[in-house]
Amino acid sequence: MTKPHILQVGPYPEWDEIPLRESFTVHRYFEADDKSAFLAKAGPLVRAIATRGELGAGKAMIKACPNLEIVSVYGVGYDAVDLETCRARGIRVTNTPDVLTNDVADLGIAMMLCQSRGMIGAEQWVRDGSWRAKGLFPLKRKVWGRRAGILGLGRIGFEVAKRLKGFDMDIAYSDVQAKPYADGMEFVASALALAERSDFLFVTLAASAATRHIVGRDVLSALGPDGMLINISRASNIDEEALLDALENHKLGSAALDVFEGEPNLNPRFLKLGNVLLQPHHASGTIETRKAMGQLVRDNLTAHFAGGTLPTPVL
Ligand code: 8YV
Repeated sequence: MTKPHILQVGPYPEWDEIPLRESFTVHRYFEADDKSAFLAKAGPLVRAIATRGELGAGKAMIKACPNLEIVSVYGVGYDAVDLETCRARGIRVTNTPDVLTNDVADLGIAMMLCQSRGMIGAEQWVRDGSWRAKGLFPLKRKVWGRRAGILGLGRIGFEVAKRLKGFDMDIAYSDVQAKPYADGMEFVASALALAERSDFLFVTLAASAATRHIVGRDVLSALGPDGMLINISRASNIDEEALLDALENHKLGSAALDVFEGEPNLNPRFLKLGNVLLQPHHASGTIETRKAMGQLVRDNLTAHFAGGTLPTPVL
């Protein structure tokens, strides 16, 4: 039996690459020097695209694959997939929800703690001899008992809230509507009102055109010079220029970010700032979770080509 041809947009760990090659004829887009020439040649053969959350599959890529049947995303976010074109052409889209929820929530909490307690600077204080030479590390801010806001109480936001309860925090959330499962949390109607009553603002929204820059200048000012923004969703949910201005001018206290516009080529202004914790988009990056994500990518592709029910369809 001939193997279906798939276009692989970005690399996966070896434990995913091997089974993928066993079941499919894989065209490795990310290795091509001339991407257009590569697509022109491989595109007509391709029946599936295997991609990653942040890489997606844009209009031009999908257009170059006239026989495309399915896009399987390694990630919960599918904002980088051109859904409109997929819908119009009857192309199925799948993602990897649930398996990564807890890891993403864990990293969000770790980022809050790390930044609030100044752990990166504190580590440096020990390593560079400052502890011995200068004495006590400068005092930082407490986390427990303070006010947390969660923007987007979906699966990940809910797990963040669960963890924050362990820190006895006063928790509020905002979403398109109040959620029936939001026990012990106040519903706030807008991102602005949420920022006004928060010390820590977690952004856990699925990104879409409707949520673009939902955290803008006004929200950042409301969070204020004592507030912290934690983003474990997508960069597009935040007006990055406004964020950089607010951090540079100390209108916002600090930020902890796992995602950036144009990543991995982030705006160099971030690198000059002392009040931001920078993470390389790795909230789902544990061996256990990435194995489960890779399996789900393959399970969706296998089910599709066997004519079965897709485990985790988006479209
Ligand atoms: C990435 C993500 O897919 O789940 C998402 O939406 O962005 C991530 O899990 C991951 O970094 C692999 O590229």
